[in-house]
Amino acid sequence: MLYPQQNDKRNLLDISGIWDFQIDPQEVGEAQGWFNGLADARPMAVPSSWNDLYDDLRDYLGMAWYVTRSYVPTGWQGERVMLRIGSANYAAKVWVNGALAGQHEGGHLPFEFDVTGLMRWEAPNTIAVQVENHLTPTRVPAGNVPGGLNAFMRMFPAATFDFFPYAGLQRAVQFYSAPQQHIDDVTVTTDIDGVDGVVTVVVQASSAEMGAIHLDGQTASLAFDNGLGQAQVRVRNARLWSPDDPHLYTLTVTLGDKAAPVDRYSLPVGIRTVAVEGGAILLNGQPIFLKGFGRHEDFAVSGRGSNTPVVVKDYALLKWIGANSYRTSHYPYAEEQMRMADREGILIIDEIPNVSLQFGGGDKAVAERLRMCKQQMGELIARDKNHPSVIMWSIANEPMPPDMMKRFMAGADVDPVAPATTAFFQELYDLCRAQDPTRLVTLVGVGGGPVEWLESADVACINRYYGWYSQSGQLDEGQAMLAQELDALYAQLGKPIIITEFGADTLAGHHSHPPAMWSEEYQVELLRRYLDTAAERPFVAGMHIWNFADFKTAQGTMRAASLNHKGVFTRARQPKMAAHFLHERWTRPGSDKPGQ
Ligand code: BDP
Repeated sequence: MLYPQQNDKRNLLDISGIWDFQIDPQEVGEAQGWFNGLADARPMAVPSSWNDLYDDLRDYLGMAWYVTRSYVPTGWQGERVMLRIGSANYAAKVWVNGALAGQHEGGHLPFEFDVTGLMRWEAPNTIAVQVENHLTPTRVPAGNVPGGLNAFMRMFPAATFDFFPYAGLQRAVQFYSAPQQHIDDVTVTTDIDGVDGVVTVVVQASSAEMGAIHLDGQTASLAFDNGLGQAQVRVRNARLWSPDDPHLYTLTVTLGDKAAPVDRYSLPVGIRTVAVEGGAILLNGQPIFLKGFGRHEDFAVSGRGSNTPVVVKDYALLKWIGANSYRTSHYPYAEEQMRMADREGILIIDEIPNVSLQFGGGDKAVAERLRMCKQQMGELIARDKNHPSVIMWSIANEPMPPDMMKRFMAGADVDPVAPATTAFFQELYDLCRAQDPTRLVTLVGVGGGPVEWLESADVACINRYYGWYSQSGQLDEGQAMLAQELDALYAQLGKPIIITEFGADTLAGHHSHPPAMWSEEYQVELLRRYLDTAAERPFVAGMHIWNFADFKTAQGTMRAASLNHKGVFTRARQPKMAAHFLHERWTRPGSDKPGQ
């Protein structure tokens, strides 16, 4: 799925802005033809989550309608016209001029429809999108899951995950045009041969016999067979992409005759390799230590809606603090974030919204969850496969085995996990490797979770809260437990380990000496001990603090002021003491090498 672009062959029309909006709690809109216009509309920002814009919408997750009207330039006539929606959380149906254009499920990935035949040329087009975000046990992520942790946490709304279930059209809505004979898809893979870079490009085209790729002053011809063409360019003395030098070459693909191409598409290419060896992650053959965070797309008022100033600010803060990586916890982030990562040299663990997966509800329910996981994984790889920043796919965050409560109580002394659950994840590991053999694959395991699920991973990612949810207030005990578990895990798995979450809820401005929970001092002390414990173990290939910034959650007794306060920045992006501590530690020379 190509990111839309404007060039001499393609056009782009962003129809984001202020749309008409109406909720449809009775779900009568479709039968009543709301796709032609809304009788009782109020203004709504696109992109944005709807929840924080009107009082009555904060907890509303039911059906709602968005309608706008837009001309499309007559100059596009004869071209192929696509309507592309960056994100509609969770399920959407789209109409153009009263005709159904298509539908999509899954809240954080783009989808597009060929609407050429639906266009009006000399009058405005009516675009209507129906969106709903019902929390149900078989969706990914799920909500309203009976029993287990949910009974204990009692969040409202009943999300089965620790972030607010923001709803709506959360990313841009765009029309774009492409020539009838056009480039459908481009897949770039890179390799290193001595001091040279080797860039291989596979192009899928609607119908074409020839084309070419252009990179670094070189041109290679594409010969198509059944719509697929492949070409390769060798870049002498290549400038490799890395966090230290995120150099991007520009690749341009042209279709048709070189002198007079019919279509053109350009994208940035970073030449780099990723691999694991023993306990190390290798970037361009060299061990690299991942310093960074789990994050959220979350900000006051706009909710999970794309907010470009916040994206730029967050990257500036990541660079300032000395981070070189983050995980897109717990869903795919906006494409603008991925492009920033390429440009700024930030390594990404790219995650689908498979968060807190549970196996209850019977075989049919589990099969439905697997179907949605596979769909979202496939769409994510299709969207992000060309980003040099993306080094690893994450197939799940903290999935819960059926006997999770028992495991929490029993510690290490537990029965082997049900093979059917391991097979569930194996399907996702296999899917990633089949669609993208060039990147690593991981699963992020919960404390007390089955090690069996990590066996197929290239890197073992674990979230640990010793000193917070367990050994609360007791950092010596927590640190000892962590050290012991890391050594045992590496002895068992023999692969790199990343602690993808560790942290402490911290109220900015609350201080205590000696350090006590919720104080800024306690957060610094906990982070320091985790980082020190990791530094003594070269097989720990990365440390991602939970979280980059405080973020909104559902309401519940576990979350003061409906926020998770584990940020090292506040929700308004102001530093807590921990941010200064990390800045000092992570900007030290060599802090991107394991064992530092
Ligand atoms: C982990 C989850 C994360 C939560 C975090 C926490 O992966 O989404 O926000 O714990 O409790 O279990 O702060």
